[in-house]
Amino acid sequence: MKTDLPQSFRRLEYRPPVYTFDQVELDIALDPARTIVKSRIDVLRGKGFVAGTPLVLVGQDLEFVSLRINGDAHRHFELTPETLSIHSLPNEGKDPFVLEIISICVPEKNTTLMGLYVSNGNFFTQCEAEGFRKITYFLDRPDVMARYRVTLQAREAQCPVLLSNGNLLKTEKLPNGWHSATWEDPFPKPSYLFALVAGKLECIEETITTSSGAKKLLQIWVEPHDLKKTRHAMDSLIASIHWDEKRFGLELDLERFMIVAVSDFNMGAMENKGLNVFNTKFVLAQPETATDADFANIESVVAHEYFHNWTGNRVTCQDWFQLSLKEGLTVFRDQEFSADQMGSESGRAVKRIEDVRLLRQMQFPEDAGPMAHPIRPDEYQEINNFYTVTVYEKGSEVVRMYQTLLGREGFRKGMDLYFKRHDGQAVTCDDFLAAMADANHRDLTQFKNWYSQAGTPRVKVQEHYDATKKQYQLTLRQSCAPSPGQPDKKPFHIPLKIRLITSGNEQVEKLLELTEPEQSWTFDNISERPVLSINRDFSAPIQLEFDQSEADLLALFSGDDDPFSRWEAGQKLAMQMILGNRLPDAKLIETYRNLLMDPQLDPAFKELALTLPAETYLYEQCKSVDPQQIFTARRAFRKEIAKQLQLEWAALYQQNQTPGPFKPDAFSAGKRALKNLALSMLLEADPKTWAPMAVNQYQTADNMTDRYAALSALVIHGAKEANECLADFFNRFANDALVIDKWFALQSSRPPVEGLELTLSDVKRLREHPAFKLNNPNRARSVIHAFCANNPASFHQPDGSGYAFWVESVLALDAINPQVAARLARALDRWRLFAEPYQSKMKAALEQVAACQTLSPDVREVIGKALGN
Ligand code: B3K
Ligand code: ZN
Repeated sequence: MKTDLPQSFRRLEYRPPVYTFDQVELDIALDPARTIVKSRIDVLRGKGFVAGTPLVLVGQDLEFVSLRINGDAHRHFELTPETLSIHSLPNEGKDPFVLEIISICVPEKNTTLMGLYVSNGNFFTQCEAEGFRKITYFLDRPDVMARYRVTLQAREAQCPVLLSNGNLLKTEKLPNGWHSATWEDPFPKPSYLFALVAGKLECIEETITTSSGAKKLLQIWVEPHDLKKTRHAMDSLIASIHWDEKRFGLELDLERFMIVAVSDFNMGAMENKGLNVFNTKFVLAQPETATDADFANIESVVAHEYFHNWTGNRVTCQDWFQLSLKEGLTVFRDQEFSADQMGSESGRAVKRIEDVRLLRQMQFPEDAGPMAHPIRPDEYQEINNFYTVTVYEKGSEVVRMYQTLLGREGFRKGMDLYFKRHDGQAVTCDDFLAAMADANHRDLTQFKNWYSQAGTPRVKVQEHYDATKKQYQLTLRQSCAPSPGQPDKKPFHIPLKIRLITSGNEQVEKLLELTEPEQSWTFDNISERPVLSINRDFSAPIQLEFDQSEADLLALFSGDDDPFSRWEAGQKLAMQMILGNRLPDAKLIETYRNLLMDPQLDPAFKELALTLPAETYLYEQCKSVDPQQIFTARRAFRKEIAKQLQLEWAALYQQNQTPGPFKPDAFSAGKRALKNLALSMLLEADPKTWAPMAVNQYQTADNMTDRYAALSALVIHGAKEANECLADFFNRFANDALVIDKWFALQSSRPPVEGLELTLSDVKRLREHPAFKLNNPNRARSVIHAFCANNPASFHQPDGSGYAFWVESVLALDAINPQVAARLARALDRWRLFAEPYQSKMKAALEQVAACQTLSPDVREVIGKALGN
């Protein structure tokens, strides 16, 4: 029998904890080479208690020192590399008892960035999902919620600042230059929300008054030289706090709320109770160094982590299968917040389009590939692989559908009931659904299929208009392709917003609820054949199969009053033409022209309407992908738009300047986006003529959005001036890591231009650049992921050289940081969709990685699933 089969965890095997923890006291003496952790825990019986069961704690990469129970040394235990099992408990565990454990960890050797680690000489932790076990032996599962009191000790010269969750109780001077700080978090929490930060940091702070009249201290901690870049994050935090009070009646519950920025971080940020830890990328911003997109991302990530304080922390997950309970809901909340911050209806629509674009570019491929899983997965090998666009973005769409079905007020009632029932508990997605259903007296049984079934549902549209009866009939059929472990799917409950557009007065606008495999609706008194606008505002995360005529699509693209559907019609037209290897015809060009010149339309909307569907989205529409062919067809299509509308682009470039001091608001950002699209289009049409204008913008820009856009237009279109500007950019920003990441990413994701292909030796040169660091996730991603995941036309070479680079990089990264490696490993997920010779070469590359004996469970799961094992 094979014994090295990867271990799978299954949702249905959940058992409540046998033991649980009440009060946890941690004493942590911080030393990069040898951190001593003493824990003192009050242990109680759990819901699953059975007398005589040993207490099994988990621990990873820990040196065990000692164990005491009720003050006495205890010898009845067993240690394995991952567990500490304790037997012979007092009265076999029936009475509460005090457990004391001492163990040691080595933060400076920890390159995984999970647990306790060192970055630029400072200490940080990351515990979600299972990092706390790298700090001390524990019941490291989200349904064990305890109150923590934490004392941190360190050399004062090395670590003047000592932070942990909750409120600061006291600080003390200790002998030999050491000092300590004691923190107490009044709210019970699972171990994944624990955090500590220690080092040479400084903060900006503000005091605000919340809705109940309480005063709260807000702090943003960074390395001293970054203090000047924290204002935007602080403003975003304050706005988030007020928004959550207003929209959901949720108030900040702690006296103090802290955000800390760290440059070595596996993901975006982490919602530890009262002490959020952030990737610097999502905190630091100044107009000179951050783009409009960076400003918007910071606002949304700050909001997201803050919103977790209620959706995630006060009410948490019973087990990790329920991850979307907190993540889908919190993404929905941050999307709504950002939409509200846009300041106008058209701004909201722009945000919605951006969110849908991300979902379709990233989540649809996931849902159709080997890693497809329901938003509440049933099985995983490594939970870190399930922080996915499905759990997050599709999860958010599922939450949005409740709001669509129940209305805003109904949704709010459901949220209120959810908190009333579950505050302080670790619960499930079913509990959330039950709160929504009960608060609204609705039967949402069928809605559960969104939680249990993977795959993007397809809805086929058939319409029939009877001119004599003045009757319109709409028939919808739903289906969902099989996904791993799910050959047959039950019908989903799909809310579809529709409108029948005619030149007459009838206003048929409806929310259809598609619940059967096939359903028809009849509409009477429709004076003429209507144009159907369907899935308005993207009311459901589905794929439509609708042979709508190009004339109807053009009509929608010219004037649908729902901005999402209007945008969508344009995308569909472009997609069909690109996939059919066609150039935009005169009618489409005319529609583009009218849209661009329409003074009523938001510049941000225009920019989105003229941005073509991404290559990865186009792949999903094909039976067999030839990446070079798709790239060429898409690029030719773009060039044609650029050339045909050259005069308009030149005019838009002038009209959308934003003179005066830089403002990051949505309207100004939209103008910059359109102006910079115009610049890029001008270079697409004729790089020689327009490059000098880009160079001028590059040199005179007072903000990163404009400087970077000009640089990228030069680089992407192969202008001869590009190299000089690239060199200048590097020198100007050599000391700013986040900007240097942009410098790397731009070069690594540059699509091929005729006669100027991005070769593998170019990418390797970037990887050998003195400023490249494989162990810094942001930097690694800026070169390696940027090339393998964001530069399809250069990555997918018929000779397979891109895949060889991928193999090398996955293996090199896996030895350092399995989470970052596993993300990269996903780049070949869709290999079965590709034509030859790509497909065979991708498969061979996957097999090469699979053959490595020392793979992390993270990478092993991704590769195993890709190969169908
Ligand atoms: N909850 C964290 C993600 C943790 C990822 C662990 N591998 C950030 C967030 O979604 O807010
Ligand atoms: Zn989150």
